[in-house]
Amino acid sequence: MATEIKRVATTPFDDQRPGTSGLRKRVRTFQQPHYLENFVHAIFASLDDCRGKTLVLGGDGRYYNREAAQIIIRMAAAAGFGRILVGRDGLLSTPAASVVIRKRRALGGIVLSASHNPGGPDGDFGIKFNVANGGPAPERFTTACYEASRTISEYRILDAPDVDLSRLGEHTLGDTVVEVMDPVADYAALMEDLFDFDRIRSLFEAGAMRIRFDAMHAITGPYAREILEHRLGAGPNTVINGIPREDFGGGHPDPNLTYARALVEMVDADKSIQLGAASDGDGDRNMILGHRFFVTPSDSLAVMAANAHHIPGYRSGLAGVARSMPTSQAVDRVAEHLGIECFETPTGWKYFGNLLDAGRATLCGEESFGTSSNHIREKDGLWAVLFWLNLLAVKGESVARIVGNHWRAFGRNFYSRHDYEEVDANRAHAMVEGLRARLAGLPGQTAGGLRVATADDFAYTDPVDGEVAEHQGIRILFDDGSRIVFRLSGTGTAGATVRVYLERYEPDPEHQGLDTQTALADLIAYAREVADLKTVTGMERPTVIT
Ligand code: G16
Repeated sequence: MATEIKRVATTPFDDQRPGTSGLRKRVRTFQQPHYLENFVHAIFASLDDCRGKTLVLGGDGRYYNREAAQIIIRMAAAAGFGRILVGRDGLLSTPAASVVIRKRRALGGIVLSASHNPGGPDGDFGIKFNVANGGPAPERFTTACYEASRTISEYRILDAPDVDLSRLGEHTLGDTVVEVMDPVADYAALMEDLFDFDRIRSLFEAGAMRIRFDAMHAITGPYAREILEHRLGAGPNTVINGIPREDFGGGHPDPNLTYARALVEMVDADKSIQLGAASDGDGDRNMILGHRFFVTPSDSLAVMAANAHHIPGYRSGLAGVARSMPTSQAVDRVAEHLGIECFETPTGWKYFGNLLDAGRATLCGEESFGTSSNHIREKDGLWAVLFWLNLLAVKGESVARIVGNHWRAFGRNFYSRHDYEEVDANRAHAMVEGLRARLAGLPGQTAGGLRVATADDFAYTDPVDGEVAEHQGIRILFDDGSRIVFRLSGTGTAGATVRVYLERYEPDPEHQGLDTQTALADLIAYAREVADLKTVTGMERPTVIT
């Protein structure tokens, strides 16, 4: 096909600094002339050399995914990529993109998603770049992108018609091959390698296990149908909300107790359902439920670490574990028991990449509903569900019993996150700065019977490459190991989201059955007071509690 590279003059936008996970903005922001193109140019300009290399491309199917995919294909061809691997219909979950980048030895991949943020014309869109190890681009790369976005004066794009992404096969675009691939196949094959599909399937076939998976009208629908319903025989009604929609059916594809309420009610109402699970917009988050029982992501990570030896893919043991700083310390106790390293990193999956690459961590997790392992370099929603399914199949116990036994053995870390959304950004930043300035005066203060031991502003030095990340959250640490952490979200698109993370350790099984908010009441009251949350946020209570 005759094609020509167009050079298009443009001017910089001043708001293209990537956040915790790529660039996330309102759809309408991305629809401005040149907005997407400028950022894609910035990504390509930050790569060493893309001539003849392979690029992976796909997204969570949200509104603007299709148009964006076509623009990126034309720009990638103009940049000289030799091959573009794109999921059918422009779809790929975040974990599947990580699988494909690694398996096909791509230079990297572009994932179109704003994760759990709502979609549709009035919703959010996002774009992130993953590097050759399959993981999110490290800070130095995103900084380079931002710098490139500030000096751009033109971008290059192929003058060519849209590529038909609806059918598998290869197309030629100038000197570039565009390969439309099955978005599910490589991912599903990897899952079969890691988990005991035969054992799980036999339980489903015998009618001894029932589960419900809520795909929230987002990307995991086709993956869950193929893996849970077809390969594992979990039954035709296992996956609910399984058809991906551009606006996620009007919902908020965030798998937590607030936004996956319908699933929670379904599982709570039916004792014969052993496992309820949900995943988010791009398939990297997970929520795990038992009958009338919610597993916090922090506990999920700890239980996985303690039981990994039951799972085929991890039978040889764990090299180490890693958690983001605000994630509860439950997994630390497991690591100590196992005699393995435990790393505390800043929020953001990118910080796990070096530890995984260096073979120092096998399992990683975050309080923000993310868990995964060294099988890829992203968090992985369905992987977590399969891990729990495999565990249920091996143990023959309920989710609640597995977690309860874990608490008896290791103690319980009561844990909750309180979010205050759409807060005035200046006030939110002033709050964090105010706390930072008062850190030295906090030790000795009390919250109920607890006493502040130390307070700091979390900084992390990567043990592999020595890179330092500062100002990653205000930590208030109490003398019994309890903690309060304050930080501002790096993924919101409107105002600021203040996150308050609360944790208290309870070793005594007699007291482990308390309601979480009750167990944390003293810390909650102290947090509101010390940060003057009512004045700062103008809110009586958080908008979301997880
Ligand atoms: C992203 C990152 C996670 C992070 C989460 C919340 O997840 O990949 O590492 O924990 O955001 O970040 P924040 O607290 O800054 O909003 P996702 O699922 O949104 O891509």
